[in-house]
Amino acid sequence: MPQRDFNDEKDQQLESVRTDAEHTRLTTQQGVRVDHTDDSLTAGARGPTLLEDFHAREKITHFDHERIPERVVHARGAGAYGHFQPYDTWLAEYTAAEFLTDPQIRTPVFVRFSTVAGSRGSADTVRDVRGFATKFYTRQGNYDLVGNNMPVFFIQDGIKFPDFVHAVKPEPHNEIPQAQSAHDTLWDFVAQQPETMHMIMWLMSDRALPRSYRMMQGFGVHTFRLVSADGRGTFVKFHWKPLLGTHSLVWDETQKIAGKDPDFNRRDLWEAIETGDFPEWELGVQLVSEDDEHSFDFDLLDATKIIPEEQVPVRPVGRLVLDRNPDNFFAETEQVAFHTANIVPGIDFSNDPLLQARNFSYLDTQLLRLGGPNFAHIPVNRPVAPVHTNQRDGFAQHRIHRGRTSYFDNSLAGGCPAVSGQFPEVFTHYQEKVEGAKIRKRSDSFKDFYSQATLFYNSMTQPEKDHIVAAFRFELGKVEQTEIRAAVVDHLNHVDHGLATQVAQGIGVPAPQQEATPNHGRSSPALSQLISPVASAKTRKVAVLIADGVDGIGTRRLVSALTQAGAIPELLAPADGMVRCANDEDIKADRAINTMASVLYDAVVVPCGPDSVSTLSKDGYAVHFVTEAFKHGKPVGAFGAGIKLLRIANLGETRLASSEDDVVSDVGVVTTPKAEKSMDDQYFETLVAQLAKHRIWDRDTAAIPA
Ligand code: HDE
Repeated sequence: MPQRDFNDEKDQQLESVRTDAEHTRLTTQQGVRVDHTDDSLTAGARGPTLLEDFHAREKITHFDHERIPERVVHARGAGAYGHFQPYDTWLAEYTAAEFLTDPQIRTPVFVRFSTVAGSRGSADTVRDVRGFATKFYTRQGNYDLVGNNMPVFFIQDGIKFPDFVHAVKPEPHNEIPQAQSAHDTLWDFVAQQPETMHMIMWLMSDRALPRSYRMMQGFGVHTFRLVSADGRGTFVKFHWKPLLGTHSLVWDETQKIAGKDPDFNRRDLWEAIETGDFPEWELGVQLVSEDDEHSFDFDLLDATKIIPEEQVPVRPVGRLVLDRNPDNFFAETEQVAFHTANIVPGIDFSNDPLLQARNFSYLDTQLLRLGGPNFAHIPVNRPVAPVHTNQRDGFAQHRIHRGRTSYFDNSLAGGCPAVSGQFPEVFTHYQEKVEGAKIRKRSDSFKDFYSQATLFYNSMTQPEKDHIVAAFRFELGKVEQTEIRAAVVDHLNHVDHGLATQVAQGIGVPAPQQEATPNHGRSSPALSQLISPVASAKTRKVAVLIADGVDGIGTRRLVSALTQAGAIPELLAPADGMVRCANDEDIKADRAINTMASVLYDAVVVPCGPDSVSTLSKDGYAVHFVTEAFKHGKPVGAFGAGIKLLRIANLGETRLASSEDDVVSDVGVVTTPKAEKSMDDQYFETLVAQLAKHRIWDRDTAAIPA
């Protein structure tokens, strides 16, 4: 094995269990070398297979046992390793957790992103919440921040989780639909449980359709508690902000991607890491002192509420970078076991009833999924902090504990492992004073179900609102029972009368006559993805459509300008192989157009070359490619004769450059009549600026077919 540098302690720890097939010989599990693995041992060439064929039996038996239960929720996921490092020491005033407060410490992490409702083989781009779970291998033990890409949740108390999940999962009689919320049982549940309304607004928004896991926010959701070295508690909400900004796909596009590339988000994460475009997030915290616990018009323990950032700012803590793909999906991404109760000194729980239930559920679920109590021995789950317990035996015990003692307190082993030390060296539960009668009752402070749903809706820009209305119409339009549709509209009428009316009009139920609750008019601009977007062309994929006769010089200049801006251009031609340019040079096509689709790119550009454009104009894939990209709000470019393809593709009233123009940029369509060397750099700059915007929403695409 060549010597290599390890990224960190976790990487080094994993090295001891990595194995490679190179230069090895096939053996049984017992290490016995075999000479033949294609034919069973039989009595005569055409006779029955013999029981003594231990190799065949072992091979088939192992195969029979290769599946473990998939996660009951979040079954579909993708993971990566990386590290977290705080910027500063400022948080030390509030927490004793050194991985959050010592800028010298770079903590290894494993992050798993996931969808929630679909099974392991379902498509990535469905309308759903995304999981964002981070395991920090800290020197004080593993800390798991098991969050989502939306800051609130559907229900307030964990006892309702089985009901909610049964409602959103495929219906039990026919197991339809897969990974979809657009069906009767989910919306029946929503109609019965108005506490879902805030989260439902998020689910119907663009947040449920992330462009990439790399362009998604993350939230701890619950209010947790930080505990300082001198034992003071402070409430905290955790936020992850992606450095590339938060961006989404559009609904029609996501549905098509689910067929064209069901692994779209997983592939995107994998490829970005392989090519060195390491995704990054900033960890931020909202802090609330214990004295201020009751100073909000909602309950901090209610996971259906956010603390608006305008009220309590998000303060930056440190940076997360994902820079290494796992070696083996099953061993690492499938077997990673997160648990909300994996906390370290300096972090503690709040009494959020959803969190309290999670603290039970995650350990319980791992026992079934990973086959017993020793799942922490699985390499991806092992802490880098030393582990010494009196726990012994159990299925798949991996440690060889020496000595006679496995109990506490003992004298035979000198009382070891010993309990000693003081907080924060050891974990000590935060001494919160609680009292009350045993009671099964939702707190009255949890009973406002609508005002933050309204806050969310008010905070959206017009295109974001339009997408929400369209999403409700789609989802409820799939619901068979009209009563359920009408009941949801009734709830929406408490959120916003205009919203309820527009939705009702699309789904054939009567629009409410008057508003049920007046809209309070408050908003929180931080909730919108479009109000202050991060503009960046980095890692954006651009399809460049070419055929024989293409302007080679112009195409090379385009590729170089896009690459310099950090974008990823790909040359798509009618067939794989070399393309002969107008200047007789050859240029290699990256892919054949018919193996790809516009929905797999962020933008499309058609270079000059009369012959090239003439070929592309007769290729329905190429024409559709351009129309569809335009329909989905993506930047479109063309230069020289390339503009002809845009005309054929029908981009509505969009103004395209004519021979008198220099550079024309209209609703994100950037054209110039020039080609080859005569093109100004301004053309490329304008194109890159549009690409950095992600999508152009002020286009009228209603009549564009795609
Ligand atoms: Fe989970 N959740 N959850 N959840 N959850 C699981 O744990 C559960 C909740 C979240 O990539 C399960 O190992 C209950 C909120 C993520 O491996 C299970 C309740 C949030 C992941 C479970 C919740 C989450 C899970 C399934 C209500 C956002 C994937 C398999 C009380 C803050 C982690 C497993 C990964 C996974 C239970 C609610 C996020 C069954 C009972 C709220 C990201 O234990």
